[in-house]
Amino acid sequence: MTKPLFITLEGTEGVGKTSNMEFIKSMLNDKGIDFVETREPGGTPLGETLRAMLLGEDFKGMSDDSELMLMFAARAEHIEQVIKPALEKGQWVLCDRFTDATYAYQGGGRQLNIKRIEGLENWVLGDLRPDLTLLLDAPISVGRERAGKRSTPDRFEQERDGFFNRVRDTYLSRAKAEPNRIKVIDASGDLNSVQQHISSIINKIIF
Ligand code: Z5A
Repeated sequence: MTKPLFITLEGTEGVGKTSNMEFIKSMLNDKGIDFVETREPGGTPLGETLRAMLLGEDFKGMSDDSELMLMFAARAEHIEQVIKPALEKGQWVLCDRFTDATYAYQGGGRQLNIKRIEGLENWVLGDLRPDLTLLLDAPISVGRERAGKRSTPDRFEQERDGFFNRVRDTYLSRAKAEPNRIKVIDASGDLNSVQQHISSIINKIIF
């Protein structure tokens, strides 16, 4: 049996992670691959509670360091309770956001020290890293326009364009530094063209 893969989806707000997650799930189902679908922050009862705190209005003014550590607290639980057990059982893991999001949002967006993020990453993840990361990339205005049609903005979505441009730039520089793992997908086109690109990457790398 081939090694179960850990695949993550990343990108700025509204680029289409949720929509394309459905497409990837159907590809894996068609291939008869057993997988778990999960998300960050979240994926466990504790993680989902932390997610509500991180995204909601109740702790709107939390410090940037608290935000960073809550992200990793949720991740520690997620890895122990969901990700590692699934991979050990031979199930693939399909995760909506993971540590690249911390580098992008807390490192790029909030401008926290990258060394602190690296330290937490090494502590909490150990050797675990995604096998493949699909980075959906589009200008911030495109994602905002799409997301804006949908719901009231959460604590992150209320940030300004400067924040999101730093998030996007950080994602793109990480992709440049790790081209074998992080595949950039132009998400500004229609859903069909985005899905064709995703399908060609997944078919080439995985099957
Ligand atoms: N966060 C963090 O700061 N640090 C961390 O370590 C982690 C996360 C893990 C929650 O993420 C927040 O947590 C996130 C970063 C922070 N905040 N932000 N921003 P989330 O993933 O739950 O939230 P999100 O990024 O806001 O996701 P989203 O709004 O759900 O967007 P999406 O899933 O990428 O988009 P979508 O729902 O698939 O699509 C949006 C709409 O566009 C929808 O109506 C689609 O039908 C439409 N769409 C999608 N693709 C297309 C194309 N190609 N053409 C036209 N229309 C499209």
